[in-house]
Amino acid sequence: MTPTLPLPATPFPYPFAPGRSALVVIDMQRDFVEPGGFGASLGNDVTRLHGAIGPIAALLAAWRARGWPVVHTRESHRPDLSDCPPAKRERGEPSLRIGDPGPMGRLLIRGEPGADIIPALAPAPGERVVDKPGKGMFWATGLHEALQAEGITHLVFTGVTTEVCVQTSMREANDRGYVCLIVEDATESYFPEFKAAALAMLTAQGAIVGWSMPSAALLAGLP
Ligand code: TIU
Repeated sequence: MTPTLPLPATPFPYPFAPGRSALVVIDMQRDFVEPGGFGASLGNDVTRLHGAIGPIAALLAAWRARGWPVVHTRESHRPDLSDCPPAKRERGEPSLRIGDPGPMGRLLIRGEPGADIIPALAPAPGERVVDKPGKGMFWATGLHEALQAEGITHLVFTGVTTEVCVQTSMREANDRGYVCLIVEDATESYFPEFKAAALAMLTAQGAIVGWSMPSAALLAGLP
């Protein structure tokens, strides 16, 4: 097993594992980032997420240059909604619900334009794209078995939103034994105070869920 490389992080150095660390890009879909999608239907200002795009693009370039694994996720459902529990669809008072027609097609439905990843972060050929019906990336996806088969032990988290799908996925990953890092400026929330709280909760108590660091520190430390 290749040795780990300590990189400066919160709350103490992160043991980076070259070649065994997948870059995870959570739900950078038009439905969350662009006007008229699912995120906007919940009443959110989607421009609050745009700051993560540049740092994620830089990390993708670094991973691709080294031939390291990348995982993209999309929160999405089957067209017949058979994988969307009524408890999820009926939640709250949105202007449009999951599966309703909007300007980018039916909200959060696989194959519709809104469920696509934004062009700036489009997956490259051969990169894994995981369609997930839940907030977390392991529920009903088979991803854990696939990562195990590839010898992935460490996961580097980016994407949106910090306290919903990114945090849920990182917690699921931690419970499955992955050594987890979240990149502070490569994740965003519609609520800055929730982003700050999520980063603090994940890294508190001696990295109870994992570590955090800015993308500049990660990029500078990559072998
Ligand atoms: N609403 C919200 O903040 N997030 C989600 O519904 N999904 C993800 O975080 N991807």
